[in-house]
Formats: sequence, C-alpha cells, structure tokens
Amino acid sequence: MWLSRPAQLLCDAWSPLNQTPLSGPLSTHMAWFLCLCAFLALALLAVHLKLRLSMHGPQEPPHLPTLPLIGSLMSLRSPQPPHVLFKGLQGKYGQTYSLKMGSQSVIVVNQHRHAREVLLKKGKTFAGRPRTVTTDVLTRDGKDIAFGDYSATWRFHRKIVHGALCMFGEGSASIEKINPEFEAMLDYSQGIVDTVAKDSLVDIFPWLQMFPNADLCLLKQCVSIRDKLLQKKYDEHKANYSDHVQRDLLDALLRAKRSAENNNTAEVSAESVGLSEDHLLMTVGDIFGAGVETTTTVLKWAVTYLIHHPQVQRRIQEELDSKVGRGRSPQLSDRGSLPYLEATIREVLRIRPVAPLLIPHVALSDTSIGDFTVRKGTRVIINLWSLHHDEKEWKNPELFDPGRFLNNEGTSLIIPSSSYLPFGAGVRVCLGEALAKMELFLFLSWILQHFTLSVPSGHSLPSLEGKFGVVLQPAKFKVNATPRAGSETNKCQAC
Ligand code: STR
Repeated sequence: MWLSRPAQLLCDAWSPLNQTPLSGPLSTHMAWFLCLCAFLALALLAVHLKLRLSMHGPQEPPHLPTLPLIGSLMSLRSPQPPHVLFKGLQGKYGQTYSLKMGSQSVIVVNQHRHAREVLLKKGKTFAGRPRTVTTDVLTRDGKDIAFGDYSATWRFHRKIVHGALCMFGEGSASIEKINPEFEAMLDYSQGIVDTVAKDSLVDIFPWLQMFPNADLCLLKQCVSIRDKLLQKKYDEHKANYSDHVQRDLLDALLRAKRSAENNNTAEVSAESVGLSEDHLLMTVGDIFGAGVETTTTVLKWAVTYLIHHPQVQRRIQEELDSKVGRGRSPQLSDRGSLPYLEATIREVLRIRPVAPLLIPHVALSDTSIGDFTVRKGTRVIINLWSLHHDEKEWKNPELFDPGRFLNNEGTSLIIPSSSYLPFGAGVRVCLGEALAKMELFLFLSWILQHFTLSVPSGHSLPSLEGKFGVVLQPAKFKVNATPRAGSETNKCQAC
C-alpha cells in the first residue's frame, strides 16, 4: 500500500530500538491511526495560529463611523470638550480607536501602555507633527520646536535650547526679574491660545481660509504684535553680541548660528542645520509663549483647587511654618523638605493637565501601536486626560487629593501609577519641565507663606471645568488673598 512506507517509518521511529517490529494488519491500522493523529494535530495547530493572528495580529483599531469628506465629524459633535468626549468614547470603541478629521486619519490613545509605546518605545517613529493652517501662521510654517516636524534642524535647535535652559535655569537671576514687557506678552499670548491648534474647522478643512474668519484674523494680529517684540529683541541682541558673554537663550542661539556659519566644511553648516533668522525667532517665540502660558495656567488651577480645599492650604502652611518659618522666603533648596507642597503641585498637574491632549504626533513610517497597525502619516492623539483620570489607575480620579503622591507616612513623594505623564515623555518631552517645577514651587510657596486664599463673600466657588484650547485654562474668577497673621503684606483682591 502506498501509505504503508511512511507509516512504517513512523512506527520505526517510535518503536524504541526496533526490537519488536510490528507486522501484518495490526501495524497497518496503527500506521493509519498515527497518520490521522498527526494530521489532526497539524490541522488544530493551523486553526489555532489563524485564530491567534486574527485576534492578536496586525489589525486596524476600532473606527468611529465616517462619511466621505467630513470624516467622523458627526460623531464628534458634542457639548463636551474634546478630551472629555474622547475619554467617553472608550466605552463604545475601546481604549485605542481611530477616526477621521475630514480626510485625515487620527488614532486616539486613552491608556498609558499604548501612550508609552508611542512616546517612549517608538518615540522617533512617532516624532512627527502635523502641519495645520493655524500653527503655520504662528510658527512661519513649522520653524519652531513645539509644532515643527521632526528633522535635522529640529534636533539641532532642540539641543541648543535644552543646553541654554539648563545653563540659565537653576540659580539664574532671570527667573526673579519681572520684565516690563510681560503685560503686553500676556495680552497677545491669550489671543494666540484662544485661536491656535485647537482643531478648529479651518485646521481640518484648510480651504476654509479663503473665507473671512474672525479667529484666523485675531491670530494673525496677535502674531504680528509678537513678531515685532521678537524682532526688537533679536536686533538688540545682534547689536550687542559678543562671543565671550552669553546672557540668555537668544545669545546661545546666535552663537550656535555664527559658529555654524563659520564652519564651512563640517556637516553642521548653516544651511544643513537650517539656522535661519526665522528659526531663531520662532524658537524664542515658543519659549516665551510656553513659559508664560503654562506656568500661569497651572498657578490659576492651583489657586482654584486651594480655594476649594482649605484643609490642603492649611496643611501646606503648617509645613511651610515648621520647615521654613516666616523670617525668610522659601528657596529652591527647601524643596526637599516640603513634600506636601510638592505633592499638591503634582496633584494639580494630574487633575488638570496643562495640555490634556498634548500636541498631536504623526507616524513617520508604517508602524504599530499594540496589535494595531498604523499607516505612515496617521496622527496620534495622546489623551492625557484619560490617563490622569483612569479609574483603574487612580482611586476617585475626580477627587483632589495630594496625599496620593505621598507614602503612607506622608514623608516622601511617590508616583503611584504609570498613568501619569504631565509633561509628556520621550523625544518630544517638555523642554521646560525642570524650570516649570522650580517656578511653581517658588510662586506657590511664597504666596502661601504670606496669604490665605479664599472666595470673596457673595461669590461662588470657581468653576473646575476649564476652557479647552492648546492649553486648558480655568475660567476667570475672583479670589481674596488675606495676609496671614504675622505677615505685613496688605490684603488684596485679584481676579
Ligand atoms: C502660547 C501662546 C504663545 O504666544 C506662543 C505659544 C507657542 C508655544 C506653545 C504655547 C503658545 C502654549 C503652550 C504650549 C507651547 C509649546 C508647548 C506648550 C503648546 C501657543 C505645551 O505643550 C503645553
């Protein structure tokens, strides 16, 4: 029989040392039986592998309904701000899902494992930035660091700014000086925050810029005020530039530009790294804008929550009184001995992250997130709001509780969950993280050493909702700052 030879071989192999070879009809049946078993095992294996592949193999993320031209916009109409809406959509579509903004594919990530994969494990693959109408107006077509696409120029700029921020950070007089142009900056900056990078219709459908657009008009006005200020600073610095003195970030950038220009041979020539005047101005614009908007926003949220939670305020003041006293102002060197204040800052950054959707990332090549395939050019939105309010990671996430960032004894700081990324992470992590933490500490410790904050009588507690934009700002509110007993400062009311 044609099958008996392999069957015989099987039998041969399986009968140890071939001492009692089987023969006759019994061996034929046995051979058939073994062949059948082998065949069944192979078939089962194939089915199992196929199932595994379809369950865990490359697949598209769950998708919101889409229509031609407008994409998923119908499913995104909601009174809720985008970060809250995106968190809610997890119930129906899972933690990572995709949608279309017009014709643009977008993946929304609502959980820390996938967020860490995008930002850290595959940081370079996802280091791209989308170009939009509003960010192009703000940054002269992406010539800055925050909104600029990933490139050699971008990496070079970031490196210089990183170095300069380290150099002019701790211990620098520049933190303490209040610039007289600061007020003007706050003004134009608010106009920019209100109009830029908030996925407005003109960013989704660029052809809409043909029509009159109030937001785009305001943005252009504010950008032109900003540009005049930046140009003035740039010209002053250029006129007084010396190779031997570096006063600030702009000096550091100018020096890098000059040394690249003088270096004709090396690959870091001025053209190859693209250190144009525009790039320098836009980078400085970023640092000014980010520095002003982020710190003031976190401070406003901190004041909001301290008014809502007077017991937290009292505990910070007790800590300040016992560790610093009233005789001197708190200094950066006190940070280590004021864990409750530090925990409060961490909790403010958790419960109301400055940028609840970070800035969108773009996949620079075909790649994946978890088991989902991601095509080159797809935008990825990390919903930090979902990470910071994930019920599986945080007990009562809507409750303001600085204690969650302290150990059981309340003596040292902890990060209780991996689902905490207030400054982003990876290649595009916030450059000002260390500086921001120092500023927040200095401002808050000084305020609470001198004042107790409360809501003026007749006013209701400030809203906790926030106005969505490129930063999440609290609505305007009134606050009473009452000097603490033993403090000579006068009572004041601010808004
Ligand atoms: C604020 C307003 C302004 O004048 C300039 C800028 C550009 C940089 C932006 C900044 C903005 C808002 C906060 C941003 C920052 C870059 C990084 C930072 C978006 C629009 C955050 O990611 C929080």
